[in-house]
Amino acid sequence: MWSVSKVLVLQFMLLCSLLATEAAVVHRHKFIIEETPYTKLCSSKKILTVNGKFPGPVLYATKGDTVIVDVYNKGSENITIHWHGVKQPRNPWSDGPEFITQCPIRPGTKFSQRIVLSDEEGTLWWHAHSDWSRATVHGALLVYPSKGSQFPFPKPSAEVPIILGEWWKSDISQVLSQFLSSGGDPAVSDAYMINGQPGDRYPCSKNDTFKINVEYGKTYLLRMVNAVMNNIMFFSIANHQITVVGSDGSYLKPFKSDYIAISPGQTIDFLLEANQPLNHYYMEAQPYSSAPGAAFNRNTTTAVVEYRGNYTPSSSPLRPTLPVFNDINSSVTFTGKLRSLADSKHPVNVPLNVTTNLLYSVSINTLPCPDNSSCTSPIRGSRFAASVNNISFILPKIDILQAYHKHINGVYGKQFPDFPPLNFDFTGSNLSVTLRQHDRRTEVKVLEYGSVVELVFQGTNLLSGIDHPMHLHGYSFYVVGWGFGNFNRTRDPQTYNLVDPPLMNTIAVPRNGWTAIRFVADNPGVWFMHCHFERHASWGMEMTFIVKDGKRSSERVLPPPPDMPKC
Ligand SMILES: *[C@@H]1O[C@H](CO)[C@@H](O)[C@H](O)[C@H]1NC(C)=O
Ligand SMILES: *[C@@H]1O[C@H](CO)[C@@H](O)[C@H](O)[C@H]1NC(C)=O
Ligand SMILES: *[C@@H]1O[C@H](CO)[C@@H](O)[C@H](O)[C@H]1NC(C)=O
Ligand SMILES: *[C@@H]1O[C@H](CO)[C@@H](O)[C@H](O)[C@H]1NC(C)=O
Ligand SMILES: *[C@@H]1O[C@H](CO)[C@@H](O)[C@H](O)[C@H]1NC(C)=O
Ligand SMILES: *[C@@H]1O[C@H](CO)[C@@H](O)[C@H](O)[C@H]1NC(C)=O
Ligand SMILES: *[C@@H]1O[C@H](CO)[C@@H](O)[C@H](O)[C@H]1NC(C)=O
Ligand SMILES: *[C@@H]1O[C@H](CO)[C@@H](O)[C@H](O)[C@H]1NC(C)=O
Ligand SMILES: *[C@@H]1O[C@H](CO)[C@@H](O)[C@H](O)[C@H]1NC(C)=O
Ligand SMILES: [Cu+2]
Repeated sequence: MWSVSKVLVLQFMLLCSLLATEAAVVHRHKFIIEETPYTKLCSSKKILTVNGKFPGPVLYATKGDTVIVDVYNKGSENITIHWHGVKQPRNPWSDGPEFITQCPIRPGTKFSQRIVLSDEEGTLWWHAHSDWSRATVHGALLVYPSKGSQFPFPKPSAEVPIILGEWWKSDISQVLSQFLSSGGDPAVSDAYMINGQPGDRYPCSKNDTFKINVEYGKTYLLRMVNAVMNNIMFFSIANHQITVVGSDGSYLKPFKSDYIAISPGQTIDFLLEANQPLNHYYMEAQPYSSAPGAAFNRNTTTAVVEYRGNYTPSSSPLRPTLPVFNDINSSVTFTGKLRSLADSKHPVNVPLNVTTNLLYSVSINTLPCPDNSSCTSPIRGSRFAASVNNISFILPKIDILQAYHKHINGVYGKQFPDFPPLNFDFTGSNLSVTLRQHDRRTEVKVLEYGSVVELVFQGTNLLSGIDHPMHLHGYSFYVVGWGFGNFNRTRDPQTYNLVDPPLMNTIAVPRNGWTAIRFVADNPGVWFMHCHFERHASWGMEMTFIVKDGKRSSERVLPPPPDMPKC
């Protein structure tokens, strides 16, 4: 069990290490990637872990620190590690996505990654960024306010990371290869998890159920990461309203809510006030899925909030009521409430003078099966694919960053379109099957240094509309607007929030709707952008930005580290 007291001990250790290295602000850690036996749901297998832990170790840092992680691959597969939400100014070399910014770390080799924090403050995370190994290779990265500053909310009595995960009884590499050869959806998973535990409603899981012990009258900071592979999640705690205070390494205007909706890739920080009668209460998470007919695990994972004291608890913990799995309104209502804190200590800087307008359609497509035998997808003779502006992204064999840096031709093209090549009623019903045809290429969008970008994601109803949690590397962006239907450039910008929009690195584009984001392209490098549903990313819902160097030396990509993995 990962108790509050253990978290406190970790925090105490953190404080000691901070005091010891106060001048340096460089922390160094070792990540040993290895296969570790793990028993869950009455069955055992070996999973890839970092330092033998699942979820992996929590990294602690202070705003603006640099963290060096020596990643040793002692497993038998290629791997890379991504520091999700860390902007890595001028340092794309350590960002991690395989064949975008680096070649894989091969078995038996090591890569020292330099994680450069800047203005991030709150909860971020790290995860594998090659094939589907992030299912078990992930953990939290907590960034504390600088010395002399505090949280912009009352100091919590304790902090508890809450990592939502997804579990298959079979090997994740097998799940992936079956998924890729079938052309259909991945095998339905066997459980969702809270901090590595499915909870006491699953067989062989009761004793290990994650539990937080709380004291009446105290307030706790829960730092939630959604590390689930393929679903947005709803989460709620019985009888307790929570107060949302942060997301994606940035503070929010606090608001109370009965539930949370969180996309894979996002983090939500919230306060739990222990203000209910002494008892034990379930916290539960279950999926939100907007696509009709999609096959997915509908199970509920549970953990327990238990009050300390002398009392007779109810025979079983009280249960919360969660929104039903297809409740689009509850999902968009929660996300629509996110607003930047925007106070004098945490000012916003929303770009107003847009220089580069982009509209990217995000679609599910189909592709003919290579032969009749290997495709078992629900659509006869076709396999699923996915695209951004009608291009399904093909990962190259050498990473794009290296090709860009060394001027290697033939690795990628620079023709990624600014707008969908064909204008159609993106969210209309009964769209023609021929619209599912798409290109399959490796194209990047080149941005001038300092461009002020507005990017509107347009969901489409090709095959089926569904939410897409879009994640951008190297940046946080302001989410200035969203809506249902087709984006209308005359009408919709009038509804933008340019005052206190949330600063995110992952945002769910609502089913058959659109989402507008803004950022200033002031971080030169090669930066991946993709849907954070693994199945959509594997189908090609990805693209890459190259942000050119600026004129000054402080505006250029740093030189590569000497130990970059080689292809
Ligand atoms: C998980 O979902 C499956 C299928 O919906 C159901 O049969 C099973 O009972 C559920 N298990 C738990 C522990 O909720
Ligand atoms: C769970 O805990 C109980 C009580 O300590 C013990 O009797 C039981 O054997 C444990 N079950 C497992 C599967 O470890
Ligand atoms: C949408 O959800 C919000 C929050 O749960 C609720 O207040 C509102 O009434 C709902 N609207 C509709 C149309 O169901
Ligand atoms: C935006 O552009 C206008 C006209 O070019 C200029 O007057 C204004 O100062 C700019 N605003 C910002 C915030 O850069
Ligand atoms: C696929 O199946 C169809 C009809 O069953 C058949 O006509 C066609 O020859 C098959 N194609 C291949 C490549 O096996
Ligand atoms: C779409 O197709 C279905 C079934 O073919 C039909 O019932 C429905 O009216 C169509 N909707 C529109 C908007 O054309
Ligand atoms: C997508 O690209 C294909 C191949 O170039 C083209 O035939 C098709 O019209 C395009 N479709 C859309 C919706 O842009
Ligand atoms: C976009 O909105 C404007 C203003 O509301 C409206 O006049 C126009 O018809 C809309 N365009 C489309 C394609 O719906
Ligand atoms: C591991 O990465 C190397 C370098 O890119 C590549 O040559 C090799 O095929 C990869 N191995 C596997 C099993 O994918
Ligand atoms: Cu998606």
